[in-house]
Amino acid sequence: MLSKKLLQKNKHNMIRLIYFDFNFWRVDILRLCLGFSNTPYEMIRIPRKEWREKKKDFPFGQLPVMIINNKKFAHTHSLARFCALKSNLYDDNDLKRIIIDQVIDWANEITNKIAPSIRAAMREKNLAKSKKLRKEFIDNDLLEWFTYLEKLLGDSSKEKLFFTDRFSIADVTAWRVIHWFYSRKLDQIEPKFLNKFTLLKHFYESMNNFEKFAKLQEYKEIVN
Ligand SMILES: N[C@@H](CCC(=O)N[C@@H](CS)C(=O)NCC(=O)O)C(=O)O
Repeated sequence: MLSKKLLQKNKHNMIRLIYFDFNFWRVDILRLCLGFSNTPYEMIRIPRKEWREKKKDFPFGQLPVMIINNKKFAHTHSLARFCALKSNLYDDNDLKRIIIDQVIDWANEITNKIAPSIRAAMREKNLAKSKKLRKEFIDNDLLEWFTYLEKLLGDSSKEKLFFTDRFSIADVTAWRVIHWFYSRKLDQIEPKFLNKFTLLKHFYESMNNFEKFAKLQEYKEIVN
């Protein structure tokens, strides 16, 4: 059962984010948003080894989950929209919102594409299979899906610094996922692949130099 501590009312009905005991974009985009707007939240980490027993306590048997007013909510895109709205990192304009939503959906899609190679290594402990699947991802999907994102940035933004020309959760998400692929954390993926994407490389570097963002504790934890 989900520990009583998680369901106890906390003093301020503060937002609680629940994820595993490692950094990943699905939860990082939520905490980066909340951190950016100084919205208080509590981060709860579930050790991977306890997951089998705890999975059933969560609405869709997956993480991240957010608890607010003692209710549990799930699915990255839904939580991202909630945290972005709280943090003024969404948009009032419908056509800007749909750009932001597409970036979050892009992050989900590219994650689904690479997931089999991660699963083969982590869950099945089958490194040969993981290597083969990773190569397939690199050959078939990596450049294609980064091309889609580059085109979205090119088409959506005048200045090419932020997807909607105003800092939003789209930028937080694109930065976090590019960082994942660029930071040598994924076997067989060399950071030089980003050189093919002039706009995205420039976007990624300017995000790293965007002081209001790069000074966040959450940012520092992710890049270190
Ligand atoms: N549809 C979910 C997918 C979340 C997801 O795939 N979470 C993974 C970790 S990144 C998970 O909980 N895996 C454990 C499991 O499915 O048992 C979302 O949008 O957040």
